Amino acid sequence: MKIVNARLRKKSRLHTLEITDGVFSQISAQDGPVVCPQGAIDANSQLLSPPFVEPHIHLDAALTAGEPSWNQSGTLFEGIERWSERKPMLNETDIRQRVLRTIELLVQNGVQHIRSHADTSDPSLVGLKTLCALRDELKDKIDLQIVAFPQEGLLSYPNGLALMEEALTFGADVVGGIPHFEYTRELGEASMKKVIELAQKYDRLVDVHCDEIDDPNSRFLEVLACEALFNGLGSRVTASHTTAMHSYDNAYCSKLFRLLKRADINFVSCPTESIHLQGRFDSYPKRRGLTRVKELNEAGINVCFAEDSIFDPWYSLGNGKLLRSLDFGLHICQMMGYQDFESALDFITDNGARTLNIQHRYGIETGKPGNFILLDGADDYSVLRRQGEVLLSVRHGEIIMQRTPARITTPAWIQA
Ligand code: 17E
Ligand code: FE2
Repeated sequence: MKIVNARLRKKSRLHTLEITDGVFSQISAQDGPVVCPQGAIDANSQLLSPPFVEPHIHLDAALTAGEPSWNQSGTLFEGIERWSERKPMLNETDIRQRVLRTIELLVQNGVQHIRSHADTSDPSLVGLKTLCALRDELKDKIDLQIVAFPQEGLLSYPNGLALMEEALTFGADVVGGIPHFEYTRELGEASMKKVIELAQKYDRLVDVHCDEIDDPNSRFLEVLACEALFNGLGSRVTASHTTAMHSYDNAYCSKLFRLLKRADINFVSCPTESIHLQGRFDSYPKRRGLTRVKELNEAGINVCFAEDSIFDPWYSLGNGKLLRSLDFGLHICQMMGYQDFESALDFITDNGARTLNIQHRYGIETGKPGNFILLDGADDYSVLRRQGEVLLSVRHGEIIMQRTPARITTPAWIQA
């Protein structure tokens, strides 16, 4: 496959790219636009980017909003309760259909790498087992990492620990946790130590739903980061949500950041989810409830954005468009300067890839897998501002999604 007239992120010149045997074999700068040779793809000076990364989504729960009842309060805890009513109705066919429909939405919007949580607070583990099976079946088509996620507590849910070990033995890629949901602070802390211990025992990554609450006293992140540091796991560990950090005292945060920088763990923020679920116990003023994305990023700590939910008991909107999450995130975190816009796509591309620990096979570089998307826009700023559609998605040199942009007709008087 040959692509000409492609704009690359953070580069001014147009480029020609070649993919041979599924791998980028040549990438060269052009002196100016060229005529597209027969059989090649003309990028028409549009932005060619590595695929989007969805680093945090719950595929097992996707497309179940309102079944059997709706989350009325809009709180995380009611979401967990509504989901516990849906869980007994799960079966393999139901899960497969919803997961595939959700993956289709993601693929239509440029995603090729996904990390999904799968609830292990279920004696049958049907969600986790079905997701692991789908991961293996689809491995040549899409990257799927499965987190064994103890939704109702690793140590508080009956047999939670045994179910986690069963999930890891079955083949889950990542160990999850939910310390703020454990019955006590002691159990929350113990669960963080256990998660790190399991990651070492089974040689897996870690991704914890950590401090997803407005409680400024929810401080499990420091335990997770410290355990990651002391055990040398660093970049293999991710803290998702960390919304309590929004409410931490600034002096405490300053101390915490010293540890976070040394620990080198990753962060995932889910802007649409957190602006919706957090602040629910506030009157006015209402907290935004997003972690300190701007400050983490400025401190050189890896942060990425994710959707978390698509039409599930926690969040009844969502459509697979990470550009939408990015738009929300930049607004809510007040990252609205020119420099923020210039590199905005980092939050849904490179930073997500780092979180998934796939950097070695991610990016537009010779020798790496020939995966890319073509976006309607010339650079990060214009794609973000226009919410540019994904025009093309190529994986290992093969087109997996192609979009023909809508044709809009306007009257002559409006045309400049
Ligand atoms: N479960 C959870 O604990 N938190 C979330 N944000 C979702 C599921 C979507
Ligand atoms: Fe989540």
